[in-house]
Amino acid sequence: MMSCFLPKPHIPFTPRKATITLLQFHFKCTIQMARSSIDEISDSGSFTRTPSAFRSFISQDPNSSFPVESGRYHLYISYGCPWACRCLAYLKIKGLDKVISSTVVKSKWEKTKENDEHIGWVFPASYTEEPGAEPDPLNGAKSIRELYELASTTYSGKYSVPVLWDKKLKTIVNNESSDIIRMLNTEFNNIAENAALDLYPPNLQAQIDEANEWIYESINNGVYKCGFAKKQEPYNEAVRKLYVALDKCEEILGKQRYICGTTLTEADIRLFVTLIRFDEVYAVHFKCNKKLVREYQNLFNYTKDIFQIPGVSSTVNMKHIKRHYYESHPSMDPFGIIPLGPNIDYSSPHDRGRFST
Ligand SMILES: N[C@@H](CCC(=O)N[C@@H](CS)C(=O)NCC(=O)O)C(=O)O
Repeated sequence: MMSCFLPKPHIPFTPRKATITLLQFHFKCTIQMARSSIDEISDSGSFTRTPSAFRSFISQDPNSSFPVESGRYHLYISYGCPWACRCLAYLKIKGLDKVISSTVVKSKWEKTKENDEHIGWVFPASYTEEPGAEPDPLNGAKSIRELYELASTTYSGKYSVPVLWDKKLKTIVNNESSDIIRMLNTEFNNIAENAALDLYPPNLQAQIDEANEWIYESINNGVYKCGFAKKQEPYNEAVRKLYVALDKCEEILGKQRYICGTTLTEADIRLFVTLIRFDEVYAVHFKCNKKLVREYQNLFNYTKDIFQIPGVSSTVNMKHIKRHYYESHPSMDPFGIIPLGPNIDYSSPHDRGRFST
């Protein structure tokens, strides 16, 4: 169903008019893109995620289109979304939340316009409408869709979070979490409170890239492939791959504290956002129920370990997470009933201290 693929990441984009050729290429490609992840199903019935379209980079180079500046950039996120929460976790653990502001959308997808049927991320009308969610303080937008429309008049892809927004140029810098976390890791180090923390250190980069690849394919995106499959075969295959990968993580984490060795890296944050949602949501909503994370000794303790890193627990809002998944996909869950369990306490003691760090 996707008619073309976008260029590989890391091609630095500059805003609107400046790089019109690349952007035109992008928007031509996005014309036939799906509008929502539940529509991203191929003819074989398997889920195929659409690539993100805004791929510019913030840089320490003062002459770049998006130079590092305190207070200039804003992160729009949903607590429900694992990709957005990767970025939020970076804001917290790198100590960037005073220099990059953020806004949380409502947990449940709603209609974004009167005159069409699209449902997606919306902002509450007030700070009290849904605890944790906030009105858009920058543009007064009613939906994330409106931000995409402000950034580009021709965009027709998914209106996804995270959105890294430039307040100065009033445009989207980047909407791909894997790019955003790389920027947050390195580019803001002259103003980050925890600049010394390097989650993508040169000596581990090859190992992190390798881990990211199979973890993304089989776990992060794998759970969506299980949940959004529209035929039995693609579901079976996604589940098979998911559990091969979870078993592999379990084995690795039986020997060392983190996925790439003795130190916390990007690979752990990327894995964590899926694990923390697994038993509460994916096991039920996405039918990933062959084995629960809490039945894996190492994976479960590891999930608690990451959750207990200062700052991380504030990025996990289980009410939003559950409301989002169970209420936003009416074709999968028409009544929007939220399961009451299992209410796992991730702040309880774990055994990961047994490994050297
Ligand atoms: N590859 C993107 C994926 C982002 C994404 O798919 N976000 C979902 C929420 S979990 C979204 O906003 N979907 C909107 C929609 O499907 O309409 C990233 O990692 O940033």
